[in-house]
Amino acid sequence: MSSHRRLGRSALLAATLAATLLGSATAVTLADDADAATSLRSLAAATGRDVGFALAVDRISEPAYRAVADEEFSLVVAENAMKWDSVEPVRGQFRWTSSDVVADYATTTGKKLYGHTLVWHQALPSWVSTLPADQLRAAMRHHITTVVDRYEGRVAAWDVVNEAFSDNGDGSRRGDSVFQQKLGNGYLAEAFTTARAADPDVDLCLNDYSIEGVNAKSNAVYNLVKSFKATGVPIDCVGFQGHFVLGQVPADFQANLQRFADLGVDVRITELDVRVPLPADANELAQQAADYRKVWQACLAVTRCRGVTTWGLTDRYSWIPEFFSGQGAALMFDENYAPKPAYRAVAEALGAAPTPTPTTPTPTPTLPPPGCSVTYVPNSWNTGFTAEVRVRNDGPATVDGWTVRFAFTSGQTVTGGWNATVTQSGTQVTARNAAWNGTLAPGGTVSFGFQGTHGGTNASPTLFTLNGATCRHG
Ligand code: 9MR
Repeated sequence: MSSHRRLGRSALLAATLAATLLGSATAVTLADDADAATSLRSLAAATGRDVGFALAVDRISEPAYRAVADEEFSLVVAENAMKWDSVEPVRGQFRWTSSDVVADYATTTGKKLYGHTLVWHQALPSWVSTLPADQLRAAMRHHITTVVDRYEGRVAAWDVVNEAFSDNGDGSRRGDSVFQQKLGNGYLAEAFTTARAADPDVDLCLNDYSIEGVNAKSNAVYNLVKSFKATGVPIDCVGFQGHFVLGQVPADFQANLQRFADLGVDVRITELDVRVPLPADANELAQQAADYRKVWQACLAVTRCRGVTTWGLTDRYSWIPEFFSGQGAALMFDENYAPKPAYRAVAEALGAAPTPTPTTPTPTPTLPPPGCSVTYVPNSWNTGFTAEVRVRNDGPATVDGWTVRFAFTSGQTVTGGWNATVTQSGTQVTARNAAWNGTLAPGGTVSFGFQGTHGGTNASPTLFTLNGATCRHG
C-alpha cells in the first residue's frame, strides 16, 4: 500500500448505511478509490494513536450509530455510564448495568476502554454531598476501589479526578466541589493513591478543560502534576478535554501538551468537540475541519500524546445544543451520520491522501431526498401569534428522537410551546420532542406548537429541517 491512503471505505459504508436507513437511494460518495480506502481507526493505529468516542449507552443499539462506532473508532469511553451517580446511586449499592454495556462493547469490538470518571463534583448523588468529612473520605475511597476493581484489566486509563480546578480560570481549586470543601487540597493525592492501590497497572489521569493553552489554569495543573511527580504520588497522564469554540484552538496547544509530556506523563485529548452557531454554513464547517486538523497535528507532534477522543459520535446526539443554546454541529459526523469536512481533515492529518481535485463534470454529492414534510399554520393577532407545526416522517425508518429547526424572518419571538421543547437563539428556533412523542413511525405525523410575539408582520418560516434533513412543505 502506498504511504498515502485514500479516504473513506468505512465513511462510505456509514454514509451508505445512514442514507439507506434515512431513505436515500444514493449515498454521499467520499472517495473515488474505495478499494484502497480505510477508516480513522486504521489510520490512527498506524500512527500509534487512539481515536476515541464517548458512547451514549442508549444509542448503541441503533444500527447507523453502531456501524460508525464499530468501524471508525479504536477507543471508547462512557459519556455518562461510569460516573458516580450511574454506578453508585445509593451508598454502597453498585449498579453495573450501563457501565458493563460500555465495557462489554469495548471487549466485543476489540476497542480500548477509557474510564471516566471516579471523582467529580458533578454527576454526584446527593447522599455523597451530605456526608461529614470522615465519612466522605471513606465513601470516596470505597467508590474508587470498587469501581477500579470491577474493571481491572479492562480499563486502560482512568480519569481519577475530573475538573478539580475553578471555572474562573485563575488556577485556584474548585470551590464548588464537596471533595475540595470537606477534604481540602489533599483529596487529589488521596484519590490517585487509592486508585493505584486498587489496580497497580491501570494508567491514572487528571482531566480538565480550558487547559489546552498555556494559561493560569493549565499552569496550576502543571504545578500539581509536577508536585505529584516530586513526591511520588502516582500519576500517568493528563487529559485535555478540548471543548472548543469554533476557531479557538490555542496557538500554543502543541507547546502546552509538550511541556506536560516533559514532566513524564502521557497526554491525551479526551473530549474534543468544536461547537458552531446553528445552522452551520460551509465556511464554518471548513473552519471546524481546520480546528480538528490542528488538534490532531498537535497530538501527532508530541510523542507522548496517546490519542484524541471526541465527546460523542454524531451531531444527532451531542451535549452541546442542550448546554449552549443555538450551538451544535460539533462532531465529525452530522445528524445523518454523514462524515463532515472535519472527518476528512482528521483522516488527512493521519496520513490519508488529500481528496483528489474533481475533474469535469464536478461530482456533486447526491443528497438524500427529503425524508419529511412540514405544514406550518400560524394564527396571528396584533403582535401575538400561535403556530402549529405538523411534521410527517416520509422516510422508511422510524425516527427515534426528533429535532425540528427553522428560522424566523420578521423578528418573531417564541414565548412558550406545547408538545415540544421550543427554544430560540437569534432567529433560529429549535423544537425537540417531548418525552412522549419522540418516536415517529414511517408515514407518522407529529404536531407541536408555540406561542410568540411579532412586530406587526408575521412571515412564515420557509425552511424546516428534521434531524438535520431538509423537509418538503405540505
Ligand atoms: O455529555 C455529558 C452530559 O450528557 C451529562 O449530562 C453531563 C453531566 O454528567 O456530563 C457531560 O459530559 C461532561 C464530561 O463528563 C466532563 N467534561 C464535560 C462534559 C460535557 O459537559
